Amino acid sequence: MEKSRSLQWFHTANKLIPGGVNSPVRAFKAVGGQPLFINKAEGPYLYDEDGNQFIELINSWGPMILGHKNEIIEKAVAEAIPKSLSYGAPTALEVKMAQLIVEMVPSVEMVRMVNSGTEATMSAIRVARGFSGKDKIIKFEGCYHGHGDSFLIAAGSGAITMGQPDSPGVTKGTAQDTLSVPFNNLEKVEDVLLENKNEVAAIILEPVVGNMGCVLPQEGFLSGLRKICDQQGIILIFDEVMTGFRIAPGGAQELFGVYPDLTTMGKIIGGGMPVGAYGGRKDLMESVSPVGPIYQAGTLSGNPIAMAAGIAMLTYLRETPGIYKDLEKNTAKIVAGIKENLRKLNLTYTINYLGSMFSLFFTTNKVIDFESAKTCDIQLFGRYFNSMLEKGIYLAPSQFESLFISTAIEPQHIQHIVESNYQALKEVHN
Ligand code: KE4
Repeated sequence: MEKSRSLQWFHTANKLIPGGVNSPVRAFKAVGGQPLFINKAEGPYLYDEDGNQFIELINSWGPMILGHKNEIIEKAVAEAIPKSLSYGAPTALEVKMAQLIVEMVPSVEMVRMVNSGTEATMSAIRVARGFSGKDKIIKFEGCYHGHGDSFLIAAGSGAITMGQPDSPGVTKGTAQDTLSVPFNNLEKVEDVLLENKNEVAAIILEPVVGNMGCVLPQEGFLSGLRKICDQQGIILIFDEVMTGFRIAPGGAQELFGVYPDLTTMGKIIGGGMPVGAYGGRKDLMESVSPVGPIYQAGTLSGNPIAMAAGIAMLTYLRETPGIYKDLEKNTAKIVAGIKENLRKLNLTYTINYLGSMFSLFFTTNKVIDFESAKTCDIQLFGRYFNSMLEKGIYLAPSQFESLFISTAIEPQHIQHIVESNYQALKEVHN
């Protein structure tokens, strides 16, 4: 594969940007080789600076559920641009966006727009701490909630990919207020709550984890957390930055019928533009400035161009709920094809999937939490990733990331993915 232009850009980028990338996981460090510099994208395809075409299963880490260059989104942005790009003042667009979110996400009564998932989760725990007067939070090992200090403890996604689930620079004072427990383990949650009686403000989790690779909540886990939080007056936060509008129009809370007190959102909500949001119970959200004392702000929060893209995206998803069934069907076809390939090659690796999220784990263990996810053969995954890239399939460059299917994936793409998977699995096991 011709990579000379990407290599040149990477060489220059490394002098100007840490690791040549603006987000660590993009550097291909975990899989070896150099990252490809993307020039454009269309439908299910990415095109790099050397003109190579890839069927992509990253969807920009989630946002591009309708594929690239979706004409509805692009038209909305094109219509917004002539009105200037930003005002820093309230707009009708922000109200329309808030109406859509409140309508689509079952537990959200009131919402605040921010610019990223990180801002959303940072703000949500500040609300929980400010409202409750308690300092501690419980998170789950392997869950990733963005790069806010409180979350870089046993964090998943890029943090574990880089081998630093606990980042330097997070002070002891901050770290001591974050209690990490294994996902899917209600007993451990209860033990930690006993050891920290009346000190825990919130429990935050990805209701379906994407950041250890795709890991599903076991039967009773989500409802068990809801019960514990109700009994002990703890604020339950669903981080639906990834699952929101992805696995159902109303996210995991709609799919599982368990409703948090606060929800954080991002990715799809911006249609590809930088947008995050947090929302939930009215009494909690009315504690946020300027109504309440809990401060949170942002120059570009509710940016009109981003709102135009997000409104177009959410409106389409609300009006076309049938796409979720189609996405599920296509994901199931890919998973079935991979399972058949594993059978033919006498391999017994684990696949987890839900809706249009899935992960092939290079371990024969069931993957239900961080410990089991870490039994994967990372080197083998790296070889598999590069073999798939050579075959024109662009996967997430980390074992600890979920893959995503967009509506742009058609039968011929599924065939290419499954055939490439067979060849790649065969190659890396020879
Ligand atoms: P951002 O700040 O990256 O917009 O969102 C942080 C975040 C919060 N919560 C969840 C569940 C998330 O998955 C994320 C970000 N996801 C990663 C990919 N797994 C972003 C990709 C990257 O870090 O480059």
